[in-house]
Amino acid sequence: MSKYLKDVINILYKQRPDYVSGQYIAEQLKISRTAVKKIIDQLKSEGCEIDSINHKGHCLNTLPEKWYSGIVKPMLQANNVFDHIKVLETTPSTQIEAKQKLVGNSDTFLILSDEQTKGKGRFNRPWSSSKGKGLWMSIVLRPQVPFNMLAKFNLFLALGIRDAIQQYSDHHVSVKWPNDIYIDGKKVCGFLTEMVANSDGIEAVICGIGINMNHLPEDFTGELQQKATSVKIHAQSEFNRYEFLNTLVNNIEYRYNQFLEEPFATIRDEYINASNIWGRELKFTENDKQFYGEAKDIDEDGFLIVIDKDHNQHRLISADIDW
Ligand code: BT5
Repeated sequence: MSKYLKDVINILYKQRPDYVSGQYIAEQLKISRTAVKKIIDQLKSEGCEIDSINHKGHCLNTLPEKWYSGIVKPMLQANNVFDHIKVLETTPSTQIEAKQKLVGNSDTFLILSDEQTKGKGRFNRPWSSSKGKGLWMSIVLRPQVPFNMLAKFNLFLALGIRDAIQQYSDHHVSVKWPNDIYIDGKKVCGFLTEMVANSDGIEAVICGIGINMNHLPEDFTGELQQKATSVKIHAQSEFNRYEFLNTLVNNIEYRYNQFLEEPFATIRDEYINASNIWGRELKFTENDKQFYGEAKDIDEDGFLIVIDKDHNQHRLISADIDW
């Protein structure tokens, strides 16, 4: 792949909806017009809709169905949360990439990839991350807070992701405490939050977010056919992956700032209303122990209050829930 590909698409993106001449691009990048033409042809072969007209130039018609750093970076540059953004075509896992990249610096960043070959959920469970279909990303943040604030972070983040997905769906998007987002009883997103901490507090929070974005029902295989859904399946109209990413990052930024400034009590009602676990018989798995019960409340600290079959009360900070 030409190293100028991201620069060419960056120029086309910034000039949209105007046409840009091959000559202009060549001069900007100090490369030949033939090289520009080759890159434009490559972008077209990768599915970018670029209009090319003699004596007028090139125009990026629609945002492509693939992540290009030349578009992602300028689009997200106004954000105040991430120092860097890294865009990959494929990786075993953005979470592993993020953990390697956070060492020896204090940067905040976002990594996203078109595909993950070894995407992981919690407890090393596999996370299906097929090419081009989803938003597979990890974010690294550096909140100056004690490590017991991690669970609270998760609750704020859940609302940020939920709100972003809700903007593209006319079906109710709900939070399945503590780590999933659902539409119509099916999982559209799973996320996990990990951290690096020392005795002074948190060094880094690494949050992996997997959102099924462009899947059609037939794209899910095995158990996921029954369990999973995508934003597209429930979208009111055509939506674009770049606009969706932008919406998501804005919502994460909003909730992250809220997390830093406000107690959980501020969003408690909102969280309770967004949750889909009430009034059901639930199976809880906590550290290999299982019990059945009903979720009653989320307290001021974000703990889930559960009454089990024997009328014992549990106060949970994390667990697997099934129904
Ligand atoms: C999660 O785990 O739901 C957290 C998933 C986090 C994935 C992101 S993608 C970017 C970053 N890089 C990574 O490698 N991971 C993060 P958990 O609660 O353990 O749920 C895992 C279960 O969800 C699996 O056992 C399947 O049953 C189901 N599952 C797997 N892939 C799915 C998908 N694409 N959509 C819906 N459900 C899925």
